[in-house]
Amino acid sequence: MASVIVRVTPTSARAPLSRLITLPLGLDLWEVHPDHAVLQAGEAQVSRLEEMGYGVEQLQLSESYLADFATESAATGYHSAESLEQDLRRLADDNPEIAELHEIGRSVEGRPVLALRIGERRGSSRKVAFLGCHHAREWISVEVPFLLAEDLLAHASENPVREWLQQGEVWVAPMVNPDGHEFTRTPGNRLWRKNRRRNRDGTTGVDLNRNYGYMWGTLDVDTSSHTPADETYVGPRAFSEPESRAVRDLVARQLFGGVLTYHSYSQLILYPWGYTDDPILDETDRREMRDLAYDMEQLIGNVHGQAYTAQPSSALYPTAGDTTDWTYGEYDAPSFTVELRPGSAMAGGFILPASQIQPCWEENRPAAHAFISHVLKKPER
Ligand code: 0X9
Ligand code: ZN
Repeated sequence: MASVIVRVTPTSARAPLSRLITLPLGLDLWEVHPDHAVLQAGEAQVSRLEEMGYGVEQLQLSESYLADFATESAATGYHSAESLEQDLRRLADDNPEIAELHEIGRSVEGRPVLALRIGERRGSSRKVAFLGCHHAREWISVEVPFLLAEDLLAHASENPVREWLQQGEVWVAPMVNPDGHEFTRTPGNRLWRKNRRRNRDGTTGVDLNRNYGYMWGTLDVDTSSHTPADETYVGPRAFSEPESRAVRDLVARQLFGGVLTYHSYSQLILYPWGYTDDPILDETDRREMRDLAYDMEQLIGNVHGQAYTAQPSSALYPTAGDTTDWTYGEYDAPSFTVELRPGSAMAGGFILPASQIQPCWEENRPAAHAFISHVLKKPER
């Protein structure tokens, strides 16, 4: 049997959902809900889950899911690494006074990791960063930060954008994982997640969203794994990957007052911690992030009525070494992971129809603006 997309439900106290992710099954978890999970699994994994006492309901064969969603026309409207570079360069060339393209590093395969700086550069230290595409298959996470950059530049002479760009800087790095993204554009590889590192055991890929240096490697579970073949492989050490080092070095230079990283899917707004269920100790920080997350939830919902849920990252599942734990833990910067559209696997999962790029951006625009406004208003660091 080929791989399948399944809905997994606990059927006994012996096999609660929380145990599912602590088992070394090498699962590719797509969604985690209070009472069930959706994941992609092979034959052996399905049998193991059933033996352990889980209810496993097949939603779709991976093959037919791909036939439904990964159509040729589905790629139209999404960027490749190359077309993104061209478009970012165009934005910089067309707006020389307020935009500048930076190569912040090179990927394993030598592709540039790019970031666009937007702002008048009056020596302000108020800065905010938007990142995208740590995970190769999450194509919409490239488009939302790209459209944010394009839109800020289109409205640069109107308030509130004008004021933001006078007061501070917005940095946008829409494709942290260009190698992985390019790989997902080749036949049969649309669901690749990690970067393209050749691991020492012959497998490929490190999960860039497990490779950051705060509490790195402190968990070894299915959602944050030390097994190189796994989808969530943390890498041999913190910042072992050039792509996460590119972000590390950018953050170390610019000292952002806030960082928002786009992923997909599930429609969530996540804030630290990811590595522990304990809430953030500092009450002011905890309130700041929680309140901002709820504000963003409202702002997003108001646009097209889509429900995004604000919650601590660990309430989704535990991870050590994700981006936002590091930017908050190391730099005290309010940090968010926004999981974009869609809400479910059967609405496309990681393969969001291109017709939804625009509405997804539209609903995320006011939340991104609220974040910029919040961060740039804070006292200089
Ligand atoms: O697993 C991830 O890296 C993120 N989800 S995704 O489906 N885009 O892969 C979530 C990271 C947030 N952190 C935790 N959930 N702890
Ligand atoms: Zn992701």
